[in-house]
Amino acid sequence: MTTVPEKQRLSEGAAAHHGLSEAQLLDMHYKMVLARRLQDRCYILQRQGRAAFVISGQGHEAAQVGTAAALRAGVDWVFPYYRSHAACLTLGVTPREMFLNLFAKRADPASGGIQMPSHWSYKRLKIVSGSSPVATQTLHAVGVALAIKRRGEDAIAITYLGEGSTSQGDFHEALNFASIHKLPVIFVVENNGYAISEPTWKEMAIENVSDRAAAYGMKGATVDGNDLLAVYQTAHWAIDEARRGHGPTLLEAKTYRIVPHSSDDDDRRYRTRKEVEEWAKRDPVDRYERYLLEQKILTREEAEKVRQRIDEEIAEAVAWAEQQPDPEPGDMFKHQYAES
Ligand SMILES: Cc1ncc(C[n+]2csc(CCOP(=O)(O)OP(=O)(O)O)c2C)c(N)n1
Ligand SMILES: [Mg+2]
Repeated sequence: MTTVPEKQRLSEGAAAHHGLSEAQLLDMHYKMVLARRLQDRCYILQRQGRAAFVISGQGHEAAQVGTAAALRAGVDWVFPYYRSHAACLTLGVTPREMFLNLFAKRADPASGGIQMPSHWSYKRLKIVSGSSPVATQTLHAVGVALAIKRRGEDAIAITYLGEGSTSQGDFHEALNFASIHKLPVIFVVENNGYAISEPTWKEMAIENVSDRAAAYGMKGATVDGNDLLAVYQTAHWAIDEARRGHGPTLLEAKTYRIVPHSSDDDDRRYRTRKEVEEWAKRDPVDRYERYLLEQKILTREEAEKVRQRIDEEIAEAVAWAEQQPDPEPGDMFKHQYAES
């Protein structure tokens, strides 16, 4: 397994900011807290009967904010998956857009309210809609990375998926092709230990997903997916490699989802409460906030103000989005057939 070279490695601590200014560090905090509170609100809305279905990534925020913050929004191509709320918000998707998506409203840029929620698509941010079969987005990312390379464009492609999805053939084809052609693409695997109810040990016979990179002759790295700055550093390195024509990287972020698979899932059937509580202690949002407090980059009062501001922003976005028109019945035929 290739890991981040020693000289590029950093840990939480003194000079750990990897060239990030205080303003950038605080912006990442804002995005972490926004993502968590927005996703929690989605669950509340679903439980109140105001949203049909939620699938979200509470617990995955560091894995997503850390990778997305290392991208150039609107320049690099992004192929997310259904838990990618935090990555999308980091790239510039607004809370209003997120709730248009959740409520399946006609103005939802992702699909006009026709797709299921969490199928993100935002043209201005080069965030490309995925299909529901898991891992298909890895091939889409590789196709775009090939186009980037052939056209000589200054961009990279990044795709996100879960570790269970790495059992799909698509994933292996994507890695193989990307490595043969040294394509500028990053595969981010958010390894949360489960594919719905299946624990990792039933999904694969190896310890780390990134170990598979060697079989394709490409770089692989495993990082603590709950450590925002470690994720950022590793992503920064991998993206830099891709930009310089050094080919793809398989980046595994080990993390945990602290919510059920979706609002239709009862996770008590397959994991203990003790396990969930243990992981909740390693919560990436709390952990990063604690770090900023220790480093005196943030005060408790400021953190509280951030939460208040975010809650107001979310409340406004929910109220606004809920009032927007639903799709018309005929909209379901849009984008299915050529229109004359
Ligand atoms: C090809 C395919 N098989 C099965 C499913 C049903 N399914 C949706 S999500 C999921 C679990 C995927 O787990 P993982 O890749 O680890 O991602 P996580 O949900 O844990 O983030 C499955 C089996 C699907 N959408 N597509
Ligand atoms: Mg998983």
